[in-house]
Amino acid sequence: MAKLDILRYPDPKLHTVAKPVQAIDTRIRTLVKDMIETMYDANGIGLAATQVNVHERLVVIDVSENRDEPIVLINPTITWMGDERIKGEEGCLSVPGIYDGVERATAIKVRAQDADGNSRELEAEGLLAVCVQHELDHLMGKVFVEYLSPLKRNRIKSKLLKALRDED
Ligand code: GNR
Ligand code: NI
Repeated sequence: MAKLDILRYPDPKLHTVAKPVQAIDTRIRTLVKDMIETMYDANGIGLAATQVNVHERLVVIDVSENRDEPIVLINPTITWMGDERIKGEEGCLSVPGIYDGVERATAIKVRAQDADGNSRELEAEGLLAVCVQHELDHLMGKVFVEYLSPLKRNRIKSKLLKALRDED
């Protein structure tokens, strides 16, 4: 097992649009394992392949209390979105230390393959629904700070660039 490096905003690679996973082979199954390990190690509730610089439609999620119910979504698509919206505080492993409000649908349905290649539809609400939308945004090259005002986004950009400079 291997822990993967997570890209950090404003790395332009975070804006790459992911392509479909073509075959769920050994490479993809190893990637799934490594992404789950990386997500747990970073105490995140989700991780998109984009964040580990792999630009294929694959995300892992675990919103369970005991961190023992990983969900693998390969080639996910939202098939239904309810009309209700809720604004909640979001964070992102690629935007460390920054939290701000984002409006999301409260309930969605997602069709995706699992690590065995079986296609299924997942009904999500609450934190799971928020997390799925956040992860699918990553696959489209979108980071949550892009929902904030340009002023806030530029402040976040400067802060994170300075933090990077201060590291080395
Ligand atoms: O760990 C995470 N927490 C979180 C909290 C509120 C809304 C979304 C998230 S996802 C984030 C992990 C991450 O960056 N996934 O891409
Ligand atoms: Ni994120």
